[in-house]
Amino acid sequence: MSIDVLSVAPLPPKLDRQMEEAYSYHRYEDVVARGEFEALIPRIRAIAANGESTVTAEFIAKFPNLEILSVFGVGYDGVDAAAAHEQGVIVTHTPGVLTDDVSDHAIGLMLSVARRTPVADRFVREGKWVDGGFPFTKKVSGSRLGIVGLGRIGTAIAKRAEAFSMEIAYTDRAPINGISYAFHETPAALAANVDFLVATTYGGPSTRGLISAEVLAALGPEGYLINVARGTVVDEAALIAALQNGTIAGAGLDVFEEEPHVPDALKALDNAVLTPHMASATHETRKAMSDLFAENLAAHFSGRPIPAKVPQ
Ligand code: 8YV
Repeated sequence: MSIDVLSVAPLPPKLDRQMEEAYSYHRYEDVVARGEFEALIPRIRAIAANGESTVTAEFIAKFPNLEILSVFGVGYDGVDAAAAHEQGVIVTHTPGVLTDDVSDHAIGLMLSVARRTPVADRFVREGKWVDGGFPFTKKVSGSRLGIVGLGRIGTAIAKRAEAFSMEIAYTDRAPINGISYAFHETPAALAANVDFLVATTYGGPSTRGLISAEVLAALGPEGYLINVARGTVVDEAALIAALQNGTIAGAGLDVFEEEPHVPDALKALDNAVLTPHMASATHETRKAMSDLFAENLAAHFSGRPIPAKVPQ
């Protein structure tokens, strides 16, 4: 008997086809549009979601035979994992395989915003070079880096930053054993002591607005913010004001509060480098994420140990 899986998020096309071959695979929007959703509910044994999906406790509770909720992404802040666990539903995700890409992208954003690469590119294309050189920018090597959330990705960014001879500091819930980087109790205290502040913490209610107006003021007019975590971690309205007023020097952002919608005020700013939540979107990493996602499900349904379960 084939296993019914409901997908509530777009997955890479190749993974989508793989899912169709392995399971009775239903896309939420399609079944709702065809009026088949209610009848399908008792058959669903797995839900496929991604890092941007919202899967509430109420939604999970609809499925009496749900066994597993598999997230394509490391961050599962949009999924009520506690409610899933309470209902005996396993939650899985894709940690580890995207660490390199996300940390590479954070370093790329840092270099881009400090050296003003997109603005310099336009400067050349628009023929402005013939009228004079490009204004000086900010040196990255040897400057101070602050990491908000020293997990897998934060640690990988720090490792890369060491090669740039950066002075590294961090904040987290508590100092981490065996880490020699300077620890600061709060994001504001960290921000006050660095040139680049990088957010790599998890999303969700507990980190909403963590990078507040106060933190941005502490970062100061020579400071830069990089966000590869979740848009919700930063108070976006405060960030726009800080970029407009020169409260901070610039920002490199891969994530936004209301993706894929980015405020026009942010788009209008030259001191912001904006990318479309693409930090993990390389061919290599999306393949590795797809494999891990597929194996999380396959392992569960064939009784093998599940490689990447979200802890209870
Ligand atoms: C993905 C992510 O963009 O892993 C995460 O938490 O946010 C990203 O890697 C996303 O999950 C894929 O849609």
